[in-house]
Amino acid sequence: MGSSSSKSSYYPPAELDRSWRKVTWRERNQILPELESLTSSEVLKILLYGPTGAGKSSFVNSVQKALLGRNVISAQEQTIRSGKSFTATIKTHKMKKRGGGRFPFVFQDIMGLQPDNLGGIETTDVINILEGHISDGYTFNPLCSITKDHPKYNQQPNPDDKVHCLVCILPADCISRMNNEVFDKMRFIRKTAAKLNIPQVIVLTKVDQACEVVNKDLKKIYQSRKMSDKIQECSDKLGISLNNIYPVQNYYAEITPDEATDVLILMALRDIVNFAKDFVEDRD
Ligand SMILES: Nc1nc2c(ncn2[C@@H]2O[C@H](COP(=O)(O)OP(=O)(O)O)[C@@H](O)[C@H]2O)c(=O)[nH]1
Ligand SMILES: [Mg+2]
Repeated sequence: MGSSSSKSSYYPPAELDRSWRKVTWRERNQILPELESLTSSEVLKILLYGPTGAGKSSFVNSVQKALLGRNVISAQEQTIRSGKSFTATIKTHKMKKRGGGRFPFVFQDIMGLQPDNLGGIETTDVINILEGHISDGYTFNPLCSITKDHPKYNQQPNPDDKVHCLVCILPADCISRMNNEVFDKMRFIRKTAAKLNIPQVIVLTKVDQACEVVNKDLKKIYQSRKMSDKIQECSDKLGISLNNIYPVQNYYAEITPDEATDVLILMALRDIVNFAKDFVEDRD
């Protein structure tokens, strides 16, 4: 009982006293109409990149589910067991509105980054997409990047062929263990995008697998010490400021809409879309 040895090991509490980001969990009904009334002079192009299995394809599906408030048929998600990325081509995903019609933004989902010996998309190809050189339907070759004479190579991209917001998708549960080669590739992509003035954010997925507190209650995400540390780690490793990092849980198994899941996804989406819109407006 109360031995002195137990006093010497101090573990900081897993839950912080206060949330470090303000979230109104009932905000779904405010963000959705905001997004539905959004207009843009051109379709806003959002590119998702990151390691294979990070949850890129799941994020596209989760966004569509949150926007429609119902389940949708999943496109291109990989199963954990298969271990291989299904997404080998570049595909543009349009987002449907509840009352019909489409949102003025699209997601480009691509093959994941891997260490060189495991294949994955070539860094040069991600840069080519940023600059609008690769057309939809191109199948990536992990051994070499697209050649200028390929039918899917767009020699003279228009401004609307280019990317307007770059989103790095990272799995919260394994960022600390992630391969350095993959981080180097991501840093190179990030620096190139910065030179092109493209806004950049990080979406941190799989928060349910990264922290016990969050796994039990997603609404405690901004009170979780572990999540706060992980977000700081992402920021340090990729040089993206804390207020451009969004933790989310994807709809990976749940088919019924969930308030907290939706709000985190829609909060990230609102900023991503507004950053893309700012980029287009500032460019013109
Ligand atoms: N637990 C959990 N699993 C997820 C989450 N997001 C994605 N997954 C699972 O992770 C695996 C890889 O996801 P996928 O979207 O295919 O990754 P991609 O290679 O980046 O496109 C799939 O089995 C997903 O169901 C999440 O937020 N939580
Ligand atoms: Mg995928």
